[in-house]
Amino acid sequence: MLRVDVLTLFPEMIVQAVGHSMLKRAQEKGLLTVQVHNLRDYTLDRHKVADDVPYGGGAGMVMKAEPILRAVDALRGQARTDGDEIRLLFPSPQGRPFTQDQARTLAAERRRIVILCGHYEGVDERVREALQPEEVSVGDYVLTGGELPALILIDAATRLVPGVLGDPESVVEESFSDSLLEYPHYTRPAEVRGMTVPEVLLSGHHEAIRLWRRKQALRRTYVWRPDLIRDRSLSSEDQRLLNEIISEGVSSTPVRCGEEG
Ligand code: 9D3
Repeated sequence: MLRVDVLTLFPEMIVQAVGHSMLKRAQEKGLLTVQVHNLRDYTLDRHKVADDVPYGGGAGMVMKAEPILRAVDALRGQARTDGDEIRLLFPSPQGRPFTQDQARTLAAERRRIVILCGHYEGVDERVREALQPEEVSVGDYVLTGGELPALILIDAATRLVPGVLGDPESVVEESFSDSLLEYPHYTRPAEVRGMTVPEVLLSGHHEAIRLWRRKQALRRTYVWRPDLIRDRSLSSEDQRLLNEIISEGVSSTPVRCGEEG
Protein backbone atom coordinates (compact mmCIF):
# COMPACT_ATOMS: atom_id res chain seq x y z
CA MET A 1 0.00 0.00 0.00
CA LEU A 2 1.46 3.30 -1.16
CA ARG A 3 0.36 6.38 0.71
CA VAL A 4 1.10 9.76 -0.85
CA ASP A 5 0.31 13.30 0.27
CA VAL A 6 0.84 16.10 -2.22
CA LEU A 7 1.24 19.73 -1.14
CA THR A 8 0.53 22.17 -3.96
CA LEU A 9 -0.93 25.51 -4.96
CA PHE A 10 -2.62 23.75 -7.91
CA PRO A 11 -4.44 20.76 -6.39
CA GLU A 12 -6.64 20.25 -9.49
CA MET A 13 -3.56 19.30 -11.54
CA ILE A 14 -2.92 16.35 -9.23
CA VAL A 15 -6.55 15.36 -8.57
CA GLN A 16 -7.31 15.30 -12.31
CA ALA A 17 -4.37 13.14 -13.23
CA VAL A 18 -4.70 10.56 -10.47
CA GLY A 19 -8.39 10.10 -11.32
CA HIS A 20 -7.71 8.13 -14.50
CA SER A 21 -6.37 4.86 -15.80
CA MET A 22 -3.95 2.84 -13.69
CA LEU A 23 -3.68 5.34 -10.84
CA LYS A 24 -7.46 5.36 -10.52
CA ARG A 25 -7.59 1.55 -10.51
CA ALA A 26 -4.76 1.30 -7.97
CA GLN A 27 -6.75 3.53 -5.62
CA GLU A 28 -9.93 1.50 -6.18
CA LYS A 29 -7.98 -1.66 -5.32
CA GLY A 30 -6.73 -0.04 -2.10
CA LEU A 31 -3.10 -0.23 -3.26
CA LEU A 32 -2.61 3.53 -3.49
CA THR A 33 -3.93 6.51 -1.56
CA VAL A 34 -3.30 10.03 -2.81
CA GLN A 35 -4.32 12.97 -0.65
CA VAL A 36 -3.95 16.42 -2.16
CA HIS A 37 -3.57 19.48 0.05
CA ASN A 38 -3.90 23.07 -1.09
CA LEU A 39 -1.07 25.14 0.39
CA ARG A 40 -3.35 28.17 0.33
CA ASP A 41 -5.33 26.50 3.10
CA TYR A 42 -2.25 26.83 5.33
CA THR A 43 -1.80 30.58 4.88
CA LEU A 44 -2.55 32.83 7.85
CA ASP A 45 -3.71 36.08 6.21
CA ARG A 46 -7.25 36.66 5.04
CA HIS A 47 -6.21 36.96 1.40
CA LYS A 48 -4.52 33.54 1.58
CA VAL A 49 -1.30 34.77 0.02
CA ALA A 50 1.13 31.90 -0.54
CA ASP A 51 3.84 33.70 -2.55
CA ASP A 52 5.63 37.04 -2.49
CA VAL A 53 8.30 39.07 -4.29
CA PRO A 54 11.93 38.02 -3.76
CA TYR A 55 14.09 39.86 -1.22
CA GLY A 56 16.89 41.56 -3.15
CA GLY A 57 14.65 42.02 -6.18
CA GLY A 58 14.52 40.12 -9.44
CA ALA A 59 11.90 38.46 -11.58
CA GLY A 60 9.11 36.16 -10.49
CA MET A 61 7.56 35.14 -7.19
CA VAL A 62 8.85 33.05 -4.32
CA MET A 63 6.66 30.68 -2.33
CA LYS A 64 6.38 31.74 1.31
CA ALA A 65 7.92 29.45 3.92
CA GLU A 66 5.28 29.52 6.65
CA PRO A 67 2.33 27.93 4.74
CA ILE A 68 4.62 25.07 3.66
CA LEU A 69 6.01 24.57 7.18
CA ARG A 70 2.50 24.59 8.64
CA ALA A 71 1.26 22.06 6.07
CA VAL A 72 4.17 19.71 6.76
CA ASP A 73 3.67 20.14 10.54
CA ALA A 74 0.02 19.14 10.10
CA LEU A 75 0.93 16.04 8.10
CA ARG A 76 3.66 15.05 10.56
CA GLY A 77 1.19 15.40 13.43
CA GLN A 78 -1.36 13.28 11.59
CA ALA A 79 1.26 10.64 10.72
CA ARG A 80 2.51 10.49 14.32
CA THR A 81 -1.05 9.93 15.56
CA ASP A 82 -1.32 7.00 13.15
CA GLY A 83 2.10 5.69 14.21
CA ASP A 84 3.54 6.40 10.74
CA GLU A 85 6.75 8.01 9.57
CA ILE A 86 6.98 10.33 6.59
CA ARG A 87 9.45 10.73 3.74
CA LEU A 88 9.51 14.23 2.31
CA LEU A 89 10.28 14.61 -1.39
CA PHE A 90 10.76 17.93 -3.13
CA PRO A 91 10.72 17.92 -6.94
CA SER A 92 13.32 20.50 -7.93
CA PRO A 93 15.57 21.24 -10.92
CA GLN A 94 18.52 21.01 -8.47
CA GLY A 95 17.58 17.51 -7.36
CA ARG A 96 19.13 14.11 -7.86
CA PRO A 97 17.93 12.63 -11.20
CA PHE A 98 14.92 10.36 -10.76
CA THR A 99 15.60 6.82 -11.99
CA GLN A 100 13.82 3.49 -12.27
CA ASP A 101 15.80 2.32 -9.23
CA GLN A 102 14.33 5.16 -7.21
CA ALA A 103 10.86 4.32 -8.52
CA ARG A 104 11.38 0.78 -7.17
CA THR A 105 12.48 2.15 -3.80
CA LEU A 106 9.42 4.42 -3.66
CA ALA A 107 7.09 1.55 -4.56
CA ALA A 108 8.45 -0.42 -1.59
CA GLU A 109 8.34 2.56 0.79
CA ARG A 110 6.62 1.86 4.11
CA ARG A 111 6.67 5.49 5.19
CA ARG A 112 4.04 7.98 4.04
CA ILE A 113 5.40 9.86 1.05
CA VAL A 114 4.89 13.61 1.15
CA ILE A 115 5.59 15.51 -2.06
CA LEU A 116 6.06 19.25 -1.82
CA CYS A 117 5.40 20.95 -5.16
CA GLY A 118 7.14 24.25 -5.77
CA HIS A 119 5.91 26.67 -8.37
CA TYR A 120 7.13 30.03 -9.75
CA GLU A 121 10.82 30.87 -9.27
CA GLY A 122 11.17 28.69 -6.22
CA VAL A 123 10.49 28.37 -2.51
CA ASP A 124 11.92 30.39 0.36
CA GLU A 125 15.30 28.81 1.18
CA ARG A 126 14.28 28.37 4.84
CA VAL A 127 11.97 25.55 3.74
CA ARG A 128 15.08 23.58 2.72
CA GLU A 129 16.85 24.57 5.91
CA ALA A 130 13.99 23.51 8.19
CA LEU A 131 12.74 20.41 6.38
CA GLN A 132 15.79 19.12 4.49
CA PRO A 133 13.62 17.39 1.90
CA GLU A 134 15.02 14.94 -0.66
CA GLU A 135 15.26 16.93 -3.87
CA VAL A 136 14.49 15.05 -7.07
CA SER A 137 14.76 16.24 -10.67
CA VAL A 138 12.95 14.55 -13.56
CA GLY A 139 15.31 15.74 -16.27
CA ASP A 140 17.37 18.60 -17.64
CA TYR A 141 14.66 20.88 -18.95
CA VAL A 142 12.71 23.70 -17.32
CA LEU A 143 9.12 23.19 -16.17
CA THR A 144 6.70 25.61 -14.52
CA GLY A 145 6.43 23.73 -11.26
CA GLY A 146 6.76 20.49 -9.33
CA GLU A 147 3.24 19.18 -10.05
CA LEU A 148 4.05 17.23 -13.22
CA PRO A 149 7.24 15.83 -11.62
CA ALA A 150 5.16 14.78 -8.57
CA LEU A 151 2.83 12.90 -10.90
CA ILE A 152 5.80 11.27 -12.60
CA LEU A 153 7.06 9.96 -9.26
CA ILE A 154 3.61 8.69 -8.28
CA ASP A 155 3.00 7.08 -11.67
CA ALA A 156 6.41 5.39 -11.91
CA ALA A 157 6.18 4.03 -8.34
CA THR A 158 2.54 2.93 -8.44
CA ARG A 159 2.89 0.61 -11.43
CA LEU A 160 5.59 -1.24 -9.46
CA VAL A 161 3.37 -1.83 -6.42
CA PRO A 162 2.53 -5.56 -6.43
CA GLY A 163 -1.04 -6.15 -7.66
CA VAL A 164 -1.42 -2.87 -9.52
CA LEU A 165 -0.69 -4.23 -12.99
CA GLY A 166 -3.19 -6.79 -14.17
CA ASP A 167 -0.36 -8.75 -15.74
CA PRO A 168 2.75 -8.98 -13.54
CA GLU A 169 4.60 -10.63 -16.47
CA SER A 170 5.33 -7.20 -17.92
CA VAL A 171 7.20 -6.16 -14.76
CA VAL A 172 9.20 -9.39 -14.83
CA GLU A 173 9.95 -8.89 -18.52
CA GLU A 174 10.95 -5.30 -17.83
CA SER A 175 13.54 -6.21 -15.20
CA PHE A 176 14.80 -8.96 -17.51
CA SER A 177 15.18 -6.64 -20.49
CA ASP A 178 16.78 -4.21 -18.02
CA SER A 179 17.76 -0.97 -19.66
CA LEU A 180 17.18 -2.02 -23.25
CA LEU A 181 14.61 -0.23 -25.39
CA GLU A 182 11.43 -2.14 -26.22
CA TYR A 183 10.97 -4.39 -29.22
CA PRO A 184 8.21 -3.36 -31.72
CA HIS A 185 4.61 -4.35 -30.94
CA TYR A 186 1.84 -5.25 -33.37
CA THR A 187 -1.85 -6.06 -33.01
CA ARG A 188 -4.66 -6.95 -35.41
CA PRO A 189 -5.24 -6.58 -38.28
CA ALA A 190 -2.31 -8.30 -40.02
CA GLU A 191 -2.24 -5.55 -42.65
CA VAL A 192 -2.71 -1.79 -42.16
CA ARG A 193 -2.61 0.42 -45.28
CA GLY A 194 -0.34 -2.09 -46.99
CA MET A 195 1.97 -2.42 -43.96
CA THR A 196 2.30 -5.97 -42.71
CA VAL A 197 3.33 -7.70 -39.48
CA PRO A 198 6.75 -9.43 -39.42
CA GLU A 199 6.22 -13.04 -40.49
CA VAL A 200 7.90 -14.55 -37.42
CA LEU A 201 5.24 -13.08 -35.08
CA LEU A 202 2.54 -15.03 -36.95
CA SER A 203 4.57 -18.25 -36.97
CA GLY A 204 3.80 -19.51 -33.47
CA HIS A 205 7.49 -20.43 -32.99
CA HIS A 206 8.03 -19.13 -29.47
CA GLU A 207 11.82 -19.41 -29.47
CA ALA A 208 12.12 -17.71 -32.87
CA ILE A 209 9.81 -14.93 -31.63
CA ARG A 210 11.85 -14.51 -28.45
CA LEU A 211 15.08 -14.19 -30.44
CA TRP A 212 13.53 -11.77 -32.96
CA ARG A 213 12.25 -9.53 -30.18
CA ARG A 214 15.56 -9.61 -28.33
CA LYS A 215 17.41 -8.69 -31.53
CA GLN A 216 14.99 -5.84 -32.28
CA ALA A 217 15.41 -4.51 -28.74
CA LEU A 218 19.20 -4.66 -29.11
CA ARG A 219 19.05 -3.01 -32.55
CA ARG A 220 16.91 -0.11 -31.34
CA THR A 221 19.08 0.39 -28.29
CA TYR A 222 22.25 0.25 -30.40
CA VAL A 223 20.91 2.87 -32.80
CA TRP A 224 18.93 5.20 -30.52
CA ARG A 225 20.57 4.82 -27.12
CA PRO A 226 24.07 3.41 -27.58
CA ASP A 227 24.91 4.83 -24.11
CA LEU A 228 22.70 2.10 -22.60
CA ILE A 229 24.78 -0.63 -24.25
CA ARG A 230 28.23 0.91 -23.98
CA ASP A 231 28.69 0.49 -20.22
CA ARG A 232 27.02 -2.86 -19.92
CA SER A 233 28.18 -6.42 -20.43
CA LEU A 234 26.19 -8.61 -22.82
CA SER A 235 25.32 -12.29 -22.61
CA SER A 236 26.85 -14.46 -25.34
CA GLU A 237 23.43 -14.61 -27.02
CA ASP A 238 23.11 -10.79 -26.97
CA GLN A 239 26.66 -10.52 -28.26
CA ARG A 240 25.86 -12.85 -31.16
CA LEU A 241 22.66 -10.95 -31.99
CA LEU A 242 24.48 -7.62 -31.84
CA ASN A 243 27.18 -8.95 -34.17
CA GLU A 244 24.43 -9.94 -36.62
CA ILE A 245 22.91 -6.46 -36.35
CA ILE A 246 26.25 -4.78 -37.00
CA SER A 247 27.17 -7.04 -39.93
CA GLU A 248 23.74 -6.38 -41.45
CA GLY A 249 24.88 -2.77 -41.50
CA VAL A 250 23.35 -0.38 -39.02
CA SER A 251 24.47 3.24 -39.06
CA SER A 252 25.43 4.33 -35.57
CA THR A 253 28.48 5.14 -33.51
CA PRO A 254 30.48 2.00 -32.64
CA VAL A 255 30.06 0.46 -29.19
CA ARG A 256 32.57 -1.26 -27.01
CA CYS A 257 31.39 -4.82 -26.50
CA GLY A 258 31.37 -6.11 -22.95
CA GLU A 259 32.31 -9.49 -21.57
CA GLU A 260 29.89 -12.36 -21.42
CA GLY A 261 27.33 -11.79 -18.63
C1 9D3 B 1 15.75 30.75 -13.28
C2 9D3 B 1 16.26 29.49 -12.75
N1 9D3 B 1 15.27 28.39 -12.82
C3 9D3 B 1 15.96 27.13 -12.47
C4 9D3 B 1 16.27 26.31 -13.67
C5 9D3 B 1 14.18 28.64 -11.88
C6 9D3 B 1 13.14 27.59 -11.86
C7 9D3 B 1 12.54 27.17 -13.03
C8 9D3 B 1 11.54 26.20 -12.98
C9 9D3 B 1 12.73 27.07 -10.66
C10 9D3 B 1 11.73 26.13 -10.62
C11 9D3 B 1 11.12 25.70 -11.79
C12 9D3 B 1 10.04 24.72 -11.73
N2 9D3 B 1 10.52 23.35 -11.93
C13 9D3 B 1 10.33 22.42 -11.02
O1 9D3 B 1 9.72 22.68 -10.00
C14 9D3 B 1 10.87 21.10 -11.24
C15 9D3 B 1 11.61 20.55 -12.33
C16 9D3 B 1 12.06 21.10 -13.56
O2 9D3 B 1 11.83 22.27 -13.91
N3 9D3 B 1 12.79 20.29 -14.38
C17 9D3 B 1 13.08 19.00 -14.09
N4 9D3 B 1 12.69 18.45 -12.97
C18 9D3 B 1 11.98 19.23 -12.09
S1 9D3 B 1 11.42 18.72 -10.61
C19 9D3 B 1 10.72 20.16 -10.26
